[in-house]
Amino acid sequence: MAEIQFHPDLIEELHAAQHVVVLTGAGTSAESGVPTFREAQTGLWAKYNPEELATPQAFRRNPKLVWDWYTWRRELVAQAQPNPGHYALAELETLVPNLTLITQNVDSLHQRAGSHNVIELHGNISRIVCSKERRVVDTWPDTGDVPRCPHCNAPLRPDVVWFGENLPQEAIYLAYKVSGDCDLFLCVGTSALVHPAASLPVAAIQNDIMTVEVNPNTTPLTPHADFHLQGPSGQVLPALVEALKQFRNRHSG
Ligand code: BV8
Repeated sequence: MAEIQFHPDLIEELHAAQHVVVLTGAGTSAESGVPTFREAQTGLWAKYNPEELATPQAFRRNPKLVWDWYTWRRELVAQAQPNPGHYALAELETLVPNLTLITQNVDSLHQRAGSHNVIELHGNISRIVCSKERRVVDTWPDTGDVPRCPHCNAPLRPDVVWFGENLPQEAIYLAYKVSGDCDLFLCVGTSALVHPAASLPVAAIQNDIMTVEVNPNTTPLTPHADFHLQGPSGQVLPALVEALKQFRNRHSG
């Protein structure tokens, strides 16, 4: 990709920002080999639509199918590595006074890249809980069927938020709070279609906060963002961090 040019207003705003908020979606993990929800599922799962599998109804109707889908994704995520976009966000956290990273992703790649202040809006695929008590269960016998809770015998499930389920109250409350009260809002790798996450950039825009979208494609957010950095986050984010460091070198002393 040719040298990415950033508008001086963006770099100056990033330099001066006391609190940067970043919202990430599945596109941020695409270059780590984790398929996004918009891409057709690969292989075994080609005939299923994630929005039909990631629901309580699907789990009630066919718990083994849903459990096996998550086992496949959990193994894929465990083998994935953070990409330069994840590392750039972890570095940006060290370059600004305060950075809150809100993610829709359930793959822990931000934390594995070194980001600390992460809000997981939709849970985490590697955490398994009892479907009744929601207590975390660390180990379960591999019976070939859906494992059951050792305490109440209910089926186990991934600790993620399914469509039609409420988000963790604390997480969404904090996410709204910081999105409407920050100095710069970066929206990275999300189709901006899933709510309530998709309303977070709207909170920033409604509060006249500079909003920047990083996405190779356009989304419903694009016309409303101050800047659309069109490209893969694994290339755009490292270039943005580099541009900030060069700006500071030129203006230091
Ligand atoms: C809720 C965890 C209150 C699970 C996920 C009818 C009945 C019930 C609810 C609804 C309804 N109609 C609407 C709703 C609300 C619903 C919703 O928004 N539906 C959508 C489909 C319209 N939301 C909910 O249900 C939420 N809960 O509202 O509770 C309630 C309760 C009861 C009844 C009503 C309301 C819960 C939503 C959370 C669902 N769980 N994940 C799991 O992972 O299995 S969502 C899941 O899909 C992801 O977490 C993510 O949020 C979403 C996918 O979105 P993206 O991350 O944006 O990814 P996507 O693939 O879409 O796009 C990728 C983007 O990356 C693209 O733009 C692409 O261009 C870009 N890209 C590609 N490569 C790159 C890149 N960008 C940068 N670099 C690259 N290299």
